[in-house]
Amino acid sequence: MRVFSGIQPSGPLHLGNYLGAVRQWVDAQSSDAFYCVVDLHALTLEISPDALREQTIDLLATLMASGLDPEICTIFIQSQVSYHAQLNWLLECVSTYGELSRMVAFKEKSQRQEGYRVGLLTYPVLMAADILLYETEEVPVGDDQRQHLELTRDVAEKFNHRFGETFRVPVGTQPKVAARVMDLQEPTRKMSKSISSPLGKLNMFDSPRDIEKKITKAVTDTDGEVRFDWPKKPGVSNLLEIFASLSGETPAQVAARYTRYGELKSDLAALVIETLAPLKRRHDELLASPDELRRVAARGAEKAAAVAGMVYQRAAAAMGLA
Ligand code: AQP
Repeated sequence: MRVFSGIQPSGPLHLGNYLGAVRQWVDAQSSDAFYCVVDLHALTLEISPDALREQTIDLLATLMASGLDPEICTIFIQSQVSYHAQLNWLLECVSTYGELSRMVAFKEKSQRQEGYRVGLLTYPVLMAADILLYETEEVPVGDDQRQHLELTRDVAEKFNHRFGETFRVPVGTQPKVAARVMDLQEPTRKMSKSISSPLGKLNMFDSPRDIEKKITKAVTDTDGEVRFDWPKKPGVSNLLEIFASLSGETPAQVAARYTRYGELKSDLAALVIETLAPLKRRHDELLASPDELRRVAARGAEKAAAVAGMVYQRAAAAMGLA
């Protein structure tokens, strides 16, 4: 099964990125899986060149510390495979302004950026290029990416219809629990690297003290009953989903064991700390050898380019490029 997914080096990963995406990637890794640090996407945000360089290598270390093994799957950095930017242009020429301006992520993020960049509107097309270049069958992503994935499918189908069968049309996969981890302070909004407040997001490598503090201060409600009920109790349901995703239970099973929010929160904090501590240690070890990380990325880019080049040439030829 050909699998592709990507993640932006737009800051430290949070628990939503880990549970919604990265853990699925680890489960799906094989010689047919391609995972990409999408640094071109991070350019849509305000980010300094030094921060982008540093965060890109840090993210590579985070992915490997989470269990991705470059001996098993292909891990690479998007900007090191130029076909992504090239196919992006071809696909921009089959996509419409109307379909891009309907994207919820664009509507949300453009409200927060004064004089937002054109890239913020068009990055879902780049995402389509990322996916289609690898003849992808499955894209493991969090629930927030459903709309972008639909766009990818639409673009692929439109292209195939107009220029002949060129792209495989992929499907998205989401985990059964924690496909959308919510902000701890605003549990009706997803946890996000760029939008959540420091207390609202649990970073994978926060200190145990910060993890405890953030979970203790997580917004719940005043009725005091531990029950899994998203519409009425989003704060508690979010904590239950995170718990269940880490313990392998269902949220209702976790809820049945607790009568008080305080106990649920302190056990959840202990479970998060215990799960992430070994990953943090491995991350720090890997980061101590940045040259080795760069070698992994270079090898990955070579493997990725071999597949992407073929698909790009096919698309370019189909459109009539010489
Ligand atoms: N809250 C979430 N719950 C579950 N999955 C999530 N993902 C993101 N937030 C959650 C999944 O993480 C993967 C990588 O996402 P990304 O970094 O490329 O960009 P994003 O989806 O826009 O994530 P963020 O954290 O909100 O980053 P910023 O703020 O930088 O845009 C995707 O598979 C996503 O579904």
